[in-house]
Amino acid sequence: MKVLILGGTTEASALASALAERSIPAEFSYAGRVAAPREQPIPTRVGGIGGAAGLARYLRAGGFSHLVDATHPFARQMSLNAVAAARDSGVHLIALTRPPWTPEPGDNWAHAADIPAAVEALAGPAQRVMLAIGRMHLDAFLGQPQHHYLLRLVDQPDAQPPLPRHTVTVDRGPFTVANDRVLLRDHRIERVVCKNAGGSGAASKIVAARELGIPVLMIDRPELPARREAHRIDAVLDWLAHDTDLGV
Ligand code: 3Y8
Ligand code: NAP
Repeated sequence: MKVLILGGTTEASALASALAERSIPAEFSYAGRVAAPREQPIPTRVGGIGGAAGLARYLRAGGFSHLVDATHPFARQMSLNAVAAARDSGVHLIALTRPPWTPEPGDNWAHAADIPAAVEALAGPAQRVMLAIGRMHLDAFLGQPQHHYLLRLVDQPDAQPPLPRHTVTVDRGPFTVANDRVLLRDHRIERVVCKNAGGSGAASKIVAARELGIPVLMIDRPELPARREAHRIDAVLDWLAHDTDLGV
């Protein structure tokens, strides 16, 4: 058995540790999006892998028997490539994903189907908005330049973010509620815009917003391909151990 983990999430890192503790041969793959991704306890590759065909080649050349797509629910292209590459290479695939967040008592959420819809929903008088969607889609929000945006980024941006009124805070998760409560209060945030990432690593701003009565604009997940899915590390370990083809 040899496992390739497509990583970039808290759960991917937890799985890498679990496989290392069990001395299961495995390798970790990052896209190379940030300057210094978290160290992993297993051999790690960084950077694009050449689309679905490149991934299929990599799986065959590396003698991998199993592929775990533990990428973020918004990493849609990678998940599409993983389904195609697993099919083409005959490697067994499972996705380790997290259920979407659902609103709880006290939450004040509005939903947006995607980033453009979120930009639309921000029409209106200037507010102080926390944009917690990372770096890759900031210019879409030029459509609503009236707001003052608090941008939380993993790395110090090399170029000035395109939004006329903004403050950058450089921080990488997993975040804490205490930290996010202070952040929202110190910056007098009136609305939080975020992706429905699910999981624990990004949830703290939602809890802090609930406690402070701040409305949240929640961007729903993109459609992902049909594939075998697990929500827990031990479900992945069971699957690897029994390699039952649950079929999809
Ligand atoms: C490069 C690798 C771990 C993984 C930690 C999780 C939790 C902290 C919360 C906010 C939201 C956001 C963003 C976020 C979180 C975890 C997880 C998660 C959100 C790292 C990492 C990589 C990335 C890529 C980065 C994106 C960006 C998204 C920031 C590592 C730290 C907003 C998503 O600068 C950029 O280009 C950043 C790009 C894709 C989304 C975007 O569109 O900008 N993640 N994040 C991965 C790679 O190279 O393959 O260093 O750990 C991982 C983590 N980020 O092991 O502890 O599991 O989700 N990441 C979102 O969820 O909304 C921050 O600020 O509250
Ligand atoms: P994406 O749009 O689905 O993928 C774009 C391209 O990035 C892929 O086609 C692939 O390039 C490369 N790629 C993505 N993930 C990779 C991986 N784990 N290993 C090797 N190559 C990878 O992905 P994304 O949304 O940019 O996310 C990039 C990474 O950040 C992923 O690891 C994801 O888990 C992590 N992340 C993303 C978010 C988010 O909000 N999207 C949040 C937290 C973490 P090639 O086609 O050249 O192979």
